This record gives sequence, structure tokens and C-alpha cells, in this order.
Amino acid sequence: MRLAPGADLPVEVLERPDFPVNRGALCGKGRSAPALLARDVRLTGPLLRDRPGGPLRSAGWPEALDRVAAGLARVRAEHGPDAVGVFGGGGLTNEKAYLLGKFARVVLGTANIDYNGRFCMSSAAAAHRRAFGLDRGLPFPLADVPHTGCLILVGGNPAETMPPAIRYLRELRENGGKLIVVDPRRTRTAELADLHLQPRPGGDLALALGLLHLVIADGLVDQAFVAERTSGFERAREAAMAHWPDRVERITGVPAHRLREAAGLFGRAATGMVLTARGPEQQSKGTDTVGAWIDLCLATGKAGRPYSGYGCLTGQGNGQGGREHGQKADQLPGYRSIEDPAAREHVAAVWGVPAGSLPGPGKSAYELLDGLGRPGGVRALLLAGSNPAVSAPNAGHVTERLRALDLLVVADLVLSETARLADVVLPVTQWAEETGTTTNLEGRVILRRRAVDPPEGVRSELWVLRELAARLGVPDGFPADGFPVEAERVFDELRRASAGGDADYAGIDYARIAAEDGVFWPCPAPDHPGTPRLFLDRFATPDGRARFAAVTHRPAGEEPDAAYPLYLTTGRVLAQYQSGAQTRRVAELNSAAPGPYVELHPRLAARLGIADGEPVAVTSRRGRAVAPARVTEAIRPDTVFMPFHWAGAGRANSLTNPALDPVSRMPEFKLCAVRVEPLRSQQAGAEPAGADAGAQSAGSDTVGVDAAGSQPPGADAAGSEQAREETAA
Ligand SMILES: Nc1nc2c(c(=O)[nH]1)N[C@H]1C(S)=C(S)[C@@H](COP(=O)(O)OP(=O)(O)OC[C@H]3O[C@@H](n4cnc5c(=O)[nH]c(N)nc54)[C@H](O)[C@@H]3O)O[C@H]1N2
Ligand SMILES: Nc1nc2c(c(=O)[nH]1)N[C@H]1C(S)=C(S)[C@@H](COP(=O)(O)OP(=O)(O)OC[C@H]3O[C@@H](n4cnc5c(=O)[nH]c(N)nc54)[C@H](O)[C@@H]3O)O[C@H]1N2
Ligand SMILES: [Mo]
Repeated sequence: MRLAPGADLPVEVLERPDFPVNRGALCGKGRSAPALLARDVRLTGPLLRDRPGGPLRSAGWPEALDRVAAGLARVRAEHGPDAVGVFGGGGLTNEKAYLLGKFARVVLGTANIDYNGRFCMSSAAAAHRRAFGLDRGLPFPLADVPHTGCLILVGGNPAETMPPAIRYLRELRENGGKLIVVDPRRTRTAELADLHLQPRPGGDLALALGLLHLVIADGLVDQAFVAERTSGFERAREAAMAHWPDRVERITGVPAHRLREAAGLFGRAATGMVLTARGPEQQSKGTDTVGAWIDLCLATGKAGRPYSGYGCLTGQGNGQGGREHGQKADQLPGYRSIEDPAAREHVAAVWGVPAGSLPGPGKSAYELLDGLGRPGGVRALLLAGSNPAVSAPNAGHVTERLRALDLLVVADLVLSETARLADVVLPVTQWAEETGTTTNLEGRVILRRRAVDPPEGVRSELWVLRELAARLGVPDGFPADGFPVEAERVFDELRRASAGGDADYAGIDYARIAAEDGVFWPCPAPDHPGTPRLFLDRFATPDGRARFAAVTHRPAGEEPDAAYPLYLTTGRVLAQYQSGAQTRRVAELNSAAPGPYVELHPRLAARLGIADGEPVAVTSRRGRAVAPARVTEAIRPDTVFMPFHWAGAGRANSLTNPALDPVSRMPEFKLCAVRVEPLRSQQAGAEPAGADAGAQSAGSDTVGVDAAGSQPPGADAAGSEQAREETAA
């Protein structure tokens, strides 16, 4: 038996050459994930803080759980149920996400639960539902991608963020299909393309409308499809008419002849797909932007047909399933609306509570974080599966809000920057140590079985929620069977709760998932085959027609001006994952991507007098970040780029703008206005960038050590707040 590096784990747990989605291929983060099972990088027992400002110390589970339950009960009694909040994550299994939602609604009775998926695919989800009546990342299996005639990939860099998918892009081109990539940076993905359009950040909405304008002008509209399968084309046509090529060139910086080339390639191809990722979605106009790209598909008949359609590349391990079963503020399991009376009746019956006892919709992720500790806001927060002290927009402010809580409880595998701020830290199991399902971007429900035992002192979240529920007076409804049956019990209840909803899992069970290499929802009955391809006969709207969005261009929440003359955009690098809480603890990944940096074009660097590698200060209206310059021709001269994987001085989210999309409540991670200066020309005071990369101590080392949460709240300047974090870390 071959063992995976870093843990006693059979390599087959990681690699399955016959698995239909990745055919055994893993990225470096997947290959090195076993390192996170090792005991020296992770939490191995609960931690408690005895007084505000005091150190974290180790504690037993009974004491930690009693403390959490008493704290939640006190805040609820003094300030009402909505003063207790829950924040989840798209990396949680379906079972954990479902139970977290049930815990919030049934045990805490709070409306205020949301999760980091709000920062991820919420704009695509909202646009999906608006256009098609249903939100599933892809309406077709990934393996269909190589067979389409023309693929437009908007603001996604799968060469770094989803390496196993790159083979499909290569195969597409081998088959003669065309690939168009839209990205302000010439990424490794853009280098694979036939055509790279390089707009300004935020230009995507105008760009899509410009392409729609051109396909209409060139007579490439599929009139029969539009007439039979869509509604609202006339308004979309009018909106597109106002976006003629020269105007779009002025807005986006993409030359009109390139627009024509793209419109011709897509419009004339027999089949076509548009895939979006975070580039166009993480904008304050993300929902409308995705809507405009869907309009392009609809006008050209490239939806609801084999090898054609719109899709969203989902993010986290359970980016799809995590958004279906009730961790979202406005949602009940099965992708039901919490405001729909029939949905409330159905789910309440499964939960054995009166429908009237279920709360209504709560605050979206950023609004929830922004209100922490304020009058009318959440005062006690239970957080599982996210590290917002690094990953939330305007993170300096969010960190202050986290510090202002009466009670912060963080369940995690490692002592993340957010866990460091907590009053109680609960160590929980991770992937190979637990059984559970996830749902991938294709809507394929996948089963992962426990392969190794967790360390002593670590518990499953399902167990933690049950123990807390019992202490809060709800002894039933949280399966008490223990491993290995508890996850399957939760899944069986999830199936019933989802029955009849959009994301209908009623016909899916563990045995079937294992036998069939995953089952595609909707799957309403055990004898239903599942649904790999959606919308072939009708869309999921009441009249079966897809709806045009008919939107127009608008500026971003913040555009460059004299004081902040450049665009900042943010994103990812291959070797780090998200807030870095996990990957910054893996030596192999840290040596590949050791710290933050600021990408800028040689012309801009020359104008600002910045040399490659030199530390630069990036300042926005919200804060400041310092990191070395990386001078590259791959970026537009009016834009700088920072990856967001690091805490401390190089934290990109000290700068980002929490302007929210009006529909999805997605923050504008992908653009804000900044000023860039060489650090040497500034007053001294900033820490060198990347000082904290990989330097966090493991959970076991921190007992008795002061944590960053002990700092008094108050200072608003992100710089000083970061300096304190640096010292503490
Ligand atoms: N290595 C690695 N892989 C990951 C992750 C990770 O952290 N690290 N995270 C996972 C998760 S949760 C997610 S959501 C996915 C995200 O996957 P992607 O969406 O592929 O990742 P990003 O780097 O955030 O953004 C993609 C591209 O958008 C571009 N972009 C920036 N601004 C704009 C704009 O205004 N318009 C357009 N069109 N493009 C723009 C950026 O230059 C970047 O190349 O990756 C997943 N995979
Ligand atoms: N500037 C900028 N900021 C961004 C983005 C961007 O593109 N630019 N992208 C946004 C996006 S798309 C996302 S998805 C977010 C992600 O950012 P976060 O929500 O911070 O996600 P992670 O860093 O993955 O944090 C997950 C935490 O949960 C822990 N964890 C892992 N598995 C489990 C589990 O099963 N249970 C529990 N309790 N804990 C677990 C991990 O150890 C880690 O500490 O960042 C957003 N922030
Ligand atoms: Mo994400």
C-alpha cells in the first residue's frame, strides 16, 4: 500500500484514475492535504479564554460546551434570538451545512445565519435563478466542455484555481473548438486561449452588452430559439443597442476589432458555452453582469441544448452543496426560499416544529459581520468553516467588529486568525477523518468516507451541534448514533427536507452514490436516474422559458480618481488556498508561494519609480497593505493585482471595498481604487510584508500564549490594527 505524504493515508483515498470528473488528477493543494491531518499543525483540544483580553488555555469538552451554551443562552435571553448569529462555510459537507442551518432556525431561533459562499458564487446563483429559475453551477457535466464549438471563460483562472479542469480546455482546442478568455491579466489560463480580451476590472457588463450588440447587428440571433424558449428579448435588444463597439471600447479598454472577432467566433459557432468565475461575479454589479453574459447565450440559442449553455465555475470543496441546504440567510434545505409559505410548512414538518416558529430571512454575510456588537446586531457568533479576519472585504473593520462581540465561538481544524480572536475554539474533524457528502459544480452528489481516525480530543461538528442543542433544551432531532451512522442519518433527513425543492435529493442515498460514482440532482425518487443535463426540454421557470435580464452598464462602487488613481483587483495563486489558514501551514506550498505581492506593469512601475521586488505601499479609502512589487507585462498598466491569501501587513482585504450587489449582496472584491507608492518614499512604520506567512503556531503551542483577540477594540486605522496582529503573531 502506498501512503500519501504526511499522514498514514492510503494513496487511493486521494487518487482514483477512473473517477469521471478529474480522472485521478489532483492539484498541489489536494496532493499535500494529508499534511493537514498531522497533529502538529492542528488543534487537538478545545481552547477557552477566561476573561476578555486574557490568554487562550486548553479545556475539556464539557467545560467548553457548557461555556458556549451558557453564553448563547444569555445573549438570547438578554437581546433576543436575532442577537445570536451563525456563520458557515462552503467547505462544509452537505450534512454539516444542513445541520448548521437547522441548529440556527430550530435551536437558536435566529434569522441571522449566512456563510462565506455569499462572498463566492452568490452573484452567479442569483443570475442563474433569475434567468433559468434554478441555480446549479453547470447545467451539463464538465466532460461536455471539450465538445462545444466556442467557450468564453470570463474572469476565471482554472490553470491556478482548478488545475484538473485544464485538460478539458486543452481537449476543446484539440477538437477544433475556440477558447476566449476575458481577464484583466494575461494569466496562465489566458495563455491557452485563441483570443484574450483584457478589459479594465469591472468592464465585463459593458463587454457582454457590446458582444450582444454585435451579434444582433450581424444577424447572428437565433430567432426561432428566442421565440420558442425565451422571454424578454425585446428589452434586452434595446439595452444592447446602447452599447455600440466604440462606446464599449471606451468603457472597457478592449479594442473594437477584438470585440468583433469575439462576437464572430461565438455567434457563428454551432454550439457555445459561457463560463464565469469570480472575476465578473465579485462586483457590486455581479448579478447583472452574469445576466448580460446569459443574455448573449440566449440570443444566440446557446442554452438548453447539448454542448451549449451558461455555467459558473464553483469555488470551495462544497461550493455547490453548501449553497443548497440552508446556511444561506434566505434559504431552507433543498434550495427553498425561507419566505415561501409552502416551503416553510414542508421543512417545519420534517423538523417537527410549527412553521410559524421558523424565523424569516436574515442579514447577508458582510452585513452580518458589519453589525457585530452594534445595537441591533449580532452579539454572540458561532462560526464554522471560514476565516473572515483575512477573507472578508474591509477586513480591518471586520476584525474590529469580531473583537466587539460578547461571545465568539470558532470551530476549526487550525488556529486561524479568526480563531485567535475567539472566546472558545472548538477543534473539529476534517475530510479524511469523517464521512459525508459534497456536491460538485456539476450538481453531482459525491460521498467521502472516513479513512483515518481523528486525533483524541477532536470531535465531529455533527456531534458538537447535537451536544449544544441538548444543552440549549432541544434533545431530539440531532442524530445521536455516533460514527459512522450519524452522517448518513443526517443525510436521510436532508433528503426528506429537500424533497420537492429545486435541489431535490430525495432519491439519493449513500449506497447509490457509491455505486454510481455520484448522482446528479434533481433526483426526486430512488428509481429516477438523476439529471446530468438540465434544461434540454424546458427551463425551470413557471412558463418554461428562460428570461432575458435586459441590463445596462453602470460604474463600480468606486472608480479611480485623482487621489486613488489605480484599480486594485484581487484573486488567487496556485499554491495557496483562500485565507491561507490551511495552506500556509504546509511547507511544500509555502515554499512555492511564500508571501503576498503586488503585480504591476513595467510602465506603471517606471512611472512610480518602483523596482521589481521592492516593497510598495498600496492604500485605499479603507486601509493600507505593504508587499513586494512583482513587475510583469501580464497586467494592464492601470491595474494592480494582489492575492488575498495572507494576514498581517500584506492582507489584500485591508483595502477591498464592501460595496454590495443589490440582489446577491456580494461584495466588490474584484475592484476598488488605490494609490501605490514605493515604501521608501513613505514615512516609516509598516512591517515588512509577508512577515507572518506560515509563521502561525500550531494549536497545541498556543495554550497559555496571548492571542490577538486580547487587544482592545477601538483603533480604526487598518495599519495599526495590522501592526498589532503582527506583534501578536
Ligand atoms: N489555488 C487555489 N485554487 C482555488 C482557490 C484558492 O484559494 N487557491 N479557491 C477556490 C475558490 S473558493 C474559488 S471561488 C475559486 C475561484 O477561482 P477563480 O475565479 O478562477 O479565481 P480568482 O483568482 O479569484 O479570479 C479569477 C480571475 O479573475 C480575474 N479578474 C479580476 N478582476 C476581474 C474583472 O473585473 N473582470 C474579469 N473578467 N476578470 C477579473 C483575475 O485576474 C483572476 O485571474 O478557486 C477555487 N480554487
Ligand atoms: N480579496 C478577496 N477576498 C476574497 C476573495 C477574493 O477573490 N478576493 N474570495 C472570496 C471567496 S470566493 C471565498 S470562498 C472566501 C473564502 O475565505 P474563507 O471563508 O476564509 O475560507 P477558508 O480560508 O477556506 O477558511 C476556512 C476555514 O475553515 C476551516 N475548515 C476547513 N474545513 C472545515 C470544517 O469541516 N469545519 C470547520 N468548522 N472548519 C473547517 C479552515 O481550517 C479555515 O480556517 O474568501 C473570499 N475573500
Ligand atoms: Mo470561493
